[in-house]
Amino acid sequence: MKELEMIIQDMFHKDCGECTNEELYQALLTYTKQSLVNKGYQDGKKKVYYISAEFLIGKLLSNNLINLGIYDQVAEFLKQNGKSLAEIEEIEPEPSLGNGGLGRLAACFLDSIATLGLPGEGIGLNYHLGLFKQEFHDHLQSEKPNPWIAETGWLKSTGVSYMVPYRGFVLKSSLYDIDVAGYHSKSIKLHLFDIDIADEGIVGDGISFDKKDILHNLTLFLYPDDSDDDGRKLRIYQQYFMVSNAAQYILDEAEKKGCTLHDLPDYAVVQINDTHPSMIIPEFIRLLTERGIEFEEACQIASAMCAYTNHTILAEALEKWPMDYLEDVVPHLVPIIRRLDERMKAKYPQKSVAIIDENDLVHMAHMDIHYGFSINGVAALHTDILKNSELKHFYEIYPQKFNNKTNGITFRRWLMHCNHELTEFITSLIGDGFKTDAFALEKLLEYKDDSEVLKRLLAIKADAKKACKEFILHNTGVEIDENSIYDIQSKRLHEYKRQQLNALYIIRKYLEIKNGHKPTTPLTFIFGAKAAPAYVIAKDIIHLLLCLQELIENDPDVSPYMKVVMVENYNVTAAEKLIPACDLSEQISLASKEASGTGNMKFMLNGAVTLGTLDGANVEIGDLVGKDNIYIFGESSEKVIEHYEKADYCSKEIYESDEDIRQCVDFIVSPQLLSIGQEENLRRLYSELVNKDWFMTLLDFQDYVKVKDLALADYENRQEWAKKMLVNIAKAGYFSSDRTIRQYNEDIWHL
Ligand code: 26Q
Repeated sequence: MKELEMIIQDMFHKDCGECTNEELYQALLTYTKQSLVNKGYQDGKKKVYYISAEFLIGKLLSNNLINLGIYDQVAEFLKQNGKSLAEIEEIEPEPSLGNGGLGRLAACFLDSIATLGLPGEGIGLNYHLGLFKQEFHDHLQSEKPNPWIAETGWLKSTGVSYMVPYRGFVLKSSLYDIDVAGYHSKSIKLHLFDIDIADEGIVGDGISFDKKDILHNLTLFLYPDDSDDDGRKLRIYQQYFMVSNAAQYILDEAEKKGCTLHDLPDYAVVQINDTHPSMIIPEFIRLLTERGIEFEEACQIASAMCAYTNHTILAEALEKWPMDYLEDVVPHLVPIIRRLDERMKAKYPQKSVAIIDENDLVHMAHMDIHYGFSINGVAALHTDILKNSELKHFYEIYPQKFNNKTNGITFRRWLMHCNHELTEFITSLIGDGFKTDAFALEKLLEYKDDSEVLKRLLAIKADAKKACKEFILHNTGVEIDENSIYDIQSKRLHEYKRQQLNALYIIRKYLEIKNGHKPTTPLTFIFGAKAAPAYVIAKDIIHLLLCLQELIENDPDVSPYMKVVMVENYNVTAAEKLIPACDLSEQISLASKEASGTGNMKFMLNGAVTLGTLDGANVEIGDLVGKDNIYIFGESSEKVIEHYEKADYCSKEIYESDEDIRQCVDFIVSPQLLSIGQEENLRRLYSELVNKDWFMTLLDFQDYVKVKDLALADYENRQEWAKKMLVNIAKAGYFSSDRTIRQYNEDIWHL
């Protein structure tokens, strides 16, 4: 650690032991950034550019130290000087450059691209305030800005800059890079484009700001509220800024390597992460034709470079931009998009595959499918649904373009970094081959009947639960029982993910305990979730959960046996604390709606058992671990899709015919809850469930209760439970993002 010592001396003229944590953080930052550069960068003739509006990278210090292979030495060095790396880590602000799954997936993919030694780079935007910081006041979510850019940090100014044209003005960009370390391999770069004149000073109350002031707001926030026209237009300004910079950068880089533009696909492949970067297709065509390439050839070149990943089938998330908006923001793309549309309409006149529909809306996904060479879903079931229902008409035209790439997670962050104790234990049993070959975790199966190993697994879980208890106490002020069962649902708040189903179970349990039926082992229901600022019902669900938390906390009949706690500002850092501590992982989306899920994989890897529907990657988890090691409930995706097609689901019928359900739903507007919460919010949620229930909560309620009660009963046999934990860990290898990225490379990128 000579080099680190020298840096400390250089920066602060004192020894490690005399420095503050803040100073040591600064020194470690300098040291780590230098080590990343020293590793050198992955290069090659052909590169993949992973373009994404979100990169939810989380804190980077520890992860970088792990990937650089110096974590243990650094931790030991600090310890010898009376310092703690864990405490120093706390100082780092978390860059929250993503909403959830899609953004975190992009971050895991960069880790794997670097680790596998593939030439690749991420391209996105440098949001100054990222996703909002969530606060709870009066049992309601409020949003605050979440600044993360400090004078010194991971961002490196590059001097690279482009001009991006809009209607009536041109914006100059500046490129910043963040180095991403591969595990025991070279680094790659995450490129984040910004404007020089972004102005945090224009942010008013909460996260409000003038949405029309593009010159100063363009890169301020991730996904500004798009509940109004100005918000939606700002999204187009952002997206175009991202893709125009990306396209110019890619062309520049290829030309520097000797590319003639005719052979561009030999130099670059672009993975379009959902439709947010889709305008890169017409932008490539614009730039290529500007540089003298014929329109037809430009189309072919763009098509041979671009591949599209679909992450959702929720109608409201499939981007369709009014042509008027595009005319207002990027008029120079409009004739290109119209021409792309006409070309396809001439070949395929059916309405269902039109790029521009009869309302003059541009279907971004349709443009990607017609003009990209690959389209993939993110879990086997999801890809099947795309092929057989959602994008059926496209699949009939282009069967060869469709492929599946089941998501994955990086084990460097989601095991080695967040669960040192488990990592060490696994290493002591099977060696450390699993760190680069995740399938090696299967060797753990040998220990399935080894009671010492099972005991140790339980002890490690118990330690993680203690640590999590401290975190929760600090975060919420609520003291939970470390000997209770930790039942965790942490993910974005969305009706399709059905946090409300879990809430109804909690109400049922509360009433049961009130009636004298106490659980054998106490229960702790832990939630972490942010709701989009304009998503009213999602905020009402948070309100309900916070009201239940308070009701139970203050009820001495019930609180010794169960608690509800909602973690404030759930983010990557909080996830790293919750996931290792989980006993029962709630993955309870309405079947067909969760494209994959990746939290499900993280929990499994850390020895939680899944309680879930047959949705997204839960299906593959179930196939791998076998039915004894997972708890599945609920209606199948086929049946759910049929209900939607026939429009025959009626929650009111269930509500009226099932007394048990009625009692739980009515409790939402009971005097007990109304005395804690807001009548408006609770009534609205109640009415939504009874009269609409678009995501069929009531349909699956009884089965959920039955299967969840079974899981909780099974937990009482700790030895058998520990076996389930072990099988889940052992079978998690398939969900390493290294496997996913290998498949992207073999089937799509061909690097
Ligand atoms: C679209 C239009 C207007 C405003 C916002 C959006 C928008 C923003 C974010 C649409 C979608 C997103 C994010 C989607 C997302 O995170 N999807 C998740 O992707 C994960 C990685 O593939 C999957 O595991 C999850 O199942 C999926 O929900």
